[in-house]
Amino acid sequence: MTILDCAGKTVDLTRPRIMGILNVTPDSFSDGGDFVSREAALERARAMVEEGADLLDIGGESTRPGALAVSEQEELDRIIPVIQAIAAEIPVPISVDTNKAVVMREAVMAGAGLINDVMALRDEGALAVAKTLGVPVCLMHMQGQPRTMQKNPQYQDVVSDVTAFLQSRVNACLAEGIPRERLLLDPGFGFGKSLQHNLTLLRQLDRFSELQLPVLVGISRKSMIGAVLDNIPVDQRLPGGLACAVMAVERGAAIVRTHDVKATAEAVRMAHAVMASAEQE
Ligand code: 8Y7
Repeated sequence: MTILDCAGKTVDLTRPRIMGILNVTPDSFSDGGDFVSREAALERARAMVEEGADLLDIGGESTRPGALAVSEQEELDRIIPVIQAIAAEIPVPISVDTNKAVVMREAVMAGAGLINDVMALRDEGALAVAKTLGVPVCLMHMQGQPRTMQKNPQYQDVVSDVTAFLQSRVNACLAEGIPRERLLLDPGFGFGKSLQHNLTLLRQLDRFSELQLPVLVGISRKSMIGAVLDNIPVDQRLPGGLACAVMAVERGAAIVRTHDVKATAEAVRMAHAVMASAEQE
């Protein structure tokens, strides 16, 4: 039985859980700093919990392909007031989506209980800070850097290569003194992967169970859905995303990261009910 302790707020991973995405970037609904955007973020957080979110992932830097990096101060200004406001009121754990050590520290001080790092703690000082903060960490695989990662991604065997990378980051965490119980893994859909790489990773997601750590997946609204479904726009990718969420859960995913909490929570609950019915026989 796996229970994640996110700075006092817990998540029971004996059934699959939903992580709701709350972007606090100027290209989303607000920029986080002022009262109006803080209230808007709080509203959105309340709605996502009402819809079935078990965790909330708050990020202030876009990691979309081609996105530009933002400064540390800018990222802090966007997310810290939002994390403080949400942590004070909302009972579910808050995950901070960042790769910067300083932002990790300030976010956890402000009430975040999990670090979601698309760089898997490779940035300067990140391993040491994560160890000191004592909260769980999601280690995600990315090939290359956000600005250029979709140019020409190459793998020998995408699942084996991603597994080897994640294993090496787990080893780095263990060497730093971060206990295994605090780690989650993510193959990083769309991060330096072709459509074929993404489809293979999802089809063979059960192979990550060899690492014996909870697996988180984020496929919600991603371009792999658009690419399969005749380039439908982002706002029409929910059915494709639900298909992927269900397939991920069937292959052992512990947490599904999504923009569309209500529909995803229902699809995942249904899939889990079918899976769990085996235990009645
Ligand atoms: C993922 C993620 C993004 C993901 C984890 C988007 C921050 C792009 N994708 N974190 N972040 N896994 N752990 O479309 O797949 O949401 S940003």
